[in-house]
Amino acid sequence: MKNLAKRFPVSIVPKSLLGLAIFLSLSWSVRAQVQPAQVIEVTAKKYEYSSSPFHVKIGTTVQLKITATDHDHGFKISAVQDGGLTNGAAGLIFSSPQDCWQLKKGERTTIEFLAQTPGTYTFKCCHTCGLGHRGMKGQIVVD
Ligand SMILES: [Cu+2]
Repeated sequence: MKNLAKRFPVSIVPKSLLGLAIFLSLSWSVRAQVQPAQVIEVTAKKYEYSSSPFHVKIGTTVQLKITATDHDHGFKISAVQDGGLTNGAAGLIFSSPQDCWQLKKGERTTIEFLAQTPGTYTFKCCHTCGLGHRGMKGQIVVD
């Protein structure tokens, strides 16, 4: 027993326990952050976005992967829900906010956001694409 105590001095134990606790809490928070995003594949063509409206659950990180198939299109959305104050708190938190995402024909564009506040968020095409351009819209619904 004496030899064992020499080999594993008691003073080390609390430190390593503290280290373990730090390690566990770190790996816990990292895991919380890397919770996989919900991926929604969308195609954009004259003059609609496929499978709109999209329903997502509050608190979900969403990746919209949009491909324009027939022509260049765009994607413009307000971070504030429909009917909300334009200067109100953002309900969708974008990883890299843009006024208008350009959707190049044949390229897949990823738009990532956190769905923070329930509501309906209307988006529209912001790249003039033809006669029906103004009517090219869709909705994201955060439940
Ligand atoms: Cu358009």
